Amino acid sequence: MTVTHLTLPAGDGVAEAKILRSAVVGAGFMGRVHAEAARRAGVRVVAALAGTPGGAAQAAETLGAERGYPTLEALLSDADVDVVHVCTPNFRHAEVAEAALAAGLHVICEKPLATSVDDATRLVDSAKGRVATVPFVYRFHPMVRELRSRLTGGEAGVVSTVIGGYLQDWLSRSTDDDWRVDSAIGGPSRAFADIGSHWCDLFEFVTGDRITRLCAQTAVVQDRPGASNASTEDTAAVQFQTASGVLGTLVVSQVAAGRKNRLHLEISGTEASFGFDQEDPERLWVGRREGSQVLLRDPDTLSAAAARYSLLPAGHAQGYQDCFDAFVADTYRAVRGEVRDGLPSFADGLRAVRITDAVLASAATGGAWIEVAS
Ligand code: SOE
Repeated sequence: MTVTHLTLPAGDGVAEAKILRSAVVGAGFMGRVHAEAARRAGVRVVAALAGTPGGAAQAAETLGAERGYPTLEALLSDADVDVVHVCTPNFRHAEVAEAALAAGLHVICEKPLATSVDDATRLVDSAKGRVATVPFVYRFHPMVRELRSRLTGGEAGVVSTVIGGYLQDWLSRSTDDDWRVDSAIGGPSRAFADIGSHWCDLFEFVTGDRITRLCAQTAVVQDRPGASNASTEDTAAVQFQTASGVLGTLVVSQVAAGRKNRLHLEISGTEASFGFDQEDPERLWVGRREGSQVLLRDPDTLSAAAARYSLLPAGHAQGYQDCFDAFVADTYRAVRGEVRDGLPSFADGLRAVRITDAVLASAATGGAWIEVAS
């Protein structure tokens, strides 16, 4: 049995590595996931900053951080930190990440990296020489690494099509509200920037291919009387082509009753096809003319790339927090100077913002084909 430990080495004759320190900005759901992942990577969560002024102590308590700070300036000038995790509402991502980079720190910034292509492009430039990552965490499911190994090994034959979707239901009712719904806070795209971006990143990551053209339609399904600004799209349907000629369709929805976090893709090739579902992440469907099979996550039988992210023995299910932990652990390994394959960078964050921009541009015309800037 092969079990990979992601905690940093300590004691037992091993030279003790310096304990790295993090600051988490934003104390909502994602802030808590980031703080927990940092702790599990052996990192001290020394500083917290709440989204609202005056919430310093509360933010520290919520995140389990050593200290809370009232402002970003105070945090960046006082706190002894190596990495800043940006988990604020979307409209602040660029400003907070830029300030942390200017203070000489490494940054993990939630997606969307920025709410405009210009801001995201500037951040990629500012991040040169730093470790700067974006949590496209589904790359860190072991069965996603298995899928990538098999595709890059040519097992699919000629890949011809991909179908998929990312469906959630947490905003399915008109009374459901969240800052993401408000365009002034969440940005010009909601469902696509929030979850469609994950799907596109995952597809390009496993295939190594690029979406080059697309046409899209979006819809606002629910009137949300509570929203103070224009509500952004609940759904998107996208048709696309890739550099290597693959044809694809993608449906994104945050109003799909019964689906909680169903990121699903099925990639079809002339020799083999593959299906992955984020809500069932321990399995990979492998389809063949002669007979199909479902591969189970088992570190003893998977490729080395997949076994690397298998933290638990077969049958002991790994899930969302595990893939998030693996992403954060790899980011901190990169801070220590190790090269990590498949670590999503600010360049990948910019890529997602460009695809989102193309989706909105196409939808604004009613669905014209648009080239995606590379
Ligand atoms: C909410 O839609 C959300 O938490 C996203 O913001 C995350 O990126 C996704 O991983 C899960 O769903």
